[in-house]
Amino acid sequence: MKQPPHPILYSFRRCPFAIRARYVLTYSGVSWEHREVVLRDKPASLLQLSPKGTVPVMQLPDGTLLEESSDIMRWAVRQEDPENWYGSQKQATDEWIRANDEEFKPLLDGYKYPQDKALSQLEYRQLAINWIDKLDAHLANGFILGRPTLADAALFPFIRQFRAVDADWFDEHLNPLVINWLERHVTSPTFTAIMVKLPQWQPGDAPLLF
Ligand SMILES: N[C@@H](CCC(=O)N[C@@H](CS)C(=O)NCC(=O)O)C(=O)O
Repeated sequence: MKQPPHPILYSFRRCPFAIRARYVLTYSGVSWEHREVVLRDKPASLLQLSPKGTVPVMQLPDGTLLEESSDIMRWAVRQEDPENWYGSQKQATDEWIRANDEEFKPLLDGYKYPQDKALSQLEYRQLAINWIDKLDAHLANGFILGRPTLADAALFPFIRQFRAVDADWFDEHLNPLVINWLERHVTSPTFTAIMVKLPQWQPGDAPLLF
């Protein structure tokens, strides 16, 4: 039987932006054709579509290009949003995503790659912890906005990366609320499904459908 056309997703397994896109696509029940990218060897077709050269990038069957993970997540929940992750509290959700991307991500980068940065690694770690403290204050019900929303899906991949720098230190020093919130996401069947290891996509490969 002929398959319907699928959106094509250029993705990289460990990229937190790509993780959140795949996580929300899976939640929405959208299937896509997956193209696994190696960042130091990006395919020409990706660079032609999107010269800025970041992943994730998704091309819809009508040719529309989504070049930002936040656009991919929002497109996915417009297709289907079974638990109402984005139906209400849109403004608060958007604000958490903005704060993560603009405020927390630079601190995470400073902690992960402290070479040639303005502050020391420990100073970045402290600033990141101060930011995560604000998140803790919202996690009393287990979710950032009191119930599951797009904000949880959009943020946890970044906190996961922060933990990965020194997992023992994280588990010893962080608030159990954030530890449990992260644990719940990274042990979910959705996360397991989107983190399978895949070979680099090559032009001419048979479509790999998710
Ligand atoms: N604002 C973009 C950021 C995406 C991004 O920075 N992705 C990284 C990987 S995590 C990337 O592709 N970097 C390009 C490179 O390393 O060559 C989004 O939300 O999609």
